[in-house]
Amino acid sequence: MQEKGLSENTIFKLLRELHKKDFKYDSGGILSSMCTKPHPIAKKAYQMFLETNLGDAGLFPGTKQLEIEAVQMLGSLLHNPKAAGFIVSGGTEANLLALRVARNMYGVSKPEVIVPISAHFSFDKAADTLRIKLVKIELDENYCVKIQSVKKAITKNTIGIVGVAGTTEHGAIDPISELSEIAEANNLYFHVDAAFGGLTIPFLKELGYDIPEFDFKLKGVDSITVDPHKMGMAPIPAGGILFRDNSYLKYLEVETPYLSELKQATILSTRTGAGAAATWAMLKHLGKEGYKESAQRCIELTKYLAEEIKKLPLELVMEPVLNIVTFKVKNAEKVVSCLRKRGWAVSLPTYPKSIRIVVMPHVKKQHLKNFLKDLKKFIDKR
Ligand code: 0PR
Repeated sequence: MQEKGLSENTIFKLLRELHKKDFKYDSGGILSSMCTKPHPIAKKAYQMFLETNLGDAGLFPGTKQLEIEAVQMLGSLLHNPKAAGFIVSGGTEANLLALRVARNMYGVSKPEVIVPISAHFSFDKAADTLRIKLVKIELDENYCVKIQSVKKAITKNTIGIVGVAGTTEHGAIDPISELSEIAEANNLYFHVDAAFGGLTIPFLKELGYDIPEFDFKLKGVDSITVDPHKMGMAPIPAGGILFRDNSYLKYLEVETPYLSELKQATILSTRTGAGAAATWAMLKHLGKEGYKESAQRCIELTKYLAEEIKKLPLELVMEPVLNIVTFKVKNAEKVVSCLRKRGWAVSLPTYPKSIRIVVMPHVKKQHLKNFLKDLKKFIDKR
């Protein structure tokens, strides 16, 4: 650190230089991310609550109320106005909290949780942290977990099951209602990771898309991850963890005797209230109508992209269910690196080897047209 501080001008000149190196959502080049350009109103709300700390909520009762209301709104959307939970740092913390409840609720000495192999790597982190064994189940031809294999995997050490509503690599939706029944029949904890799908599926259903139930409507569902900083258009960090009711929270709480509130349930202690404020602002401002519009735009562009990719001709890994397109390409690594040099960031799923595009709200049709032109060049040259 230097002795004498730099001027504001110099600081921002230096900041701009490095900021220039980053990909920008507006360029349309970010086709690999589940995050998007935050909505201007979310940004404004975020800024307004920058100095708040939900880790000492007694000092910020207004912000705490925003968090409670944001959780209630998400809960109502997912058919449970009584849901209790938090706006946390992201899907990783949300999934960790869900498994922490399951482990503490069951008190089994060698706990096992059944997850599809498509589950996000945050479950590996959670399992390692909590000393839970993950039992990973293979997928069917639609990239959904194999129900029969889930049943067979249950042992006396099993405490819970995880289903994914919108898998990271394919946007597939596991058969949540079957998993819910299995969990109920075997008295197991059931967590649904809808980090990506939770703010899209309800709106696609309202628009008439035929997607089975995936939320608290199903009696076996104990908790749901739903991330405002993905399809919710809130800035990072804004993850969501919802439990069926507040009786679950006692499995998380530790005492914080000298703070303004005497118990804490989240992993982070000092934690921003800005994510909760931005989430609240988005849910209130966009309303169902706004989110429906955004979901429809994304899914229509996804279908356009999928059809154009088939015309190239390239083979889709699966017909898109949510706003993710995955397709097979020979020499995928080489194609991805050529695309990157042209300003396109796409990801490389391994199961099966393919290229993945996430069509988030910042992606426009013209971006996709330009992308397809470049893609065609590179697959011709391969
Ligand atoms: N659950 C699911 C289904 C996810 O897809 C993700 C992240 C998580 C949980 C974890 O959420 P957090 O990352 O908020 O903790 N899925 C994206 C992924 O790994 C996250 C992401 C976002 C990656 C933006 C890249 C990126 O540029 O692909």
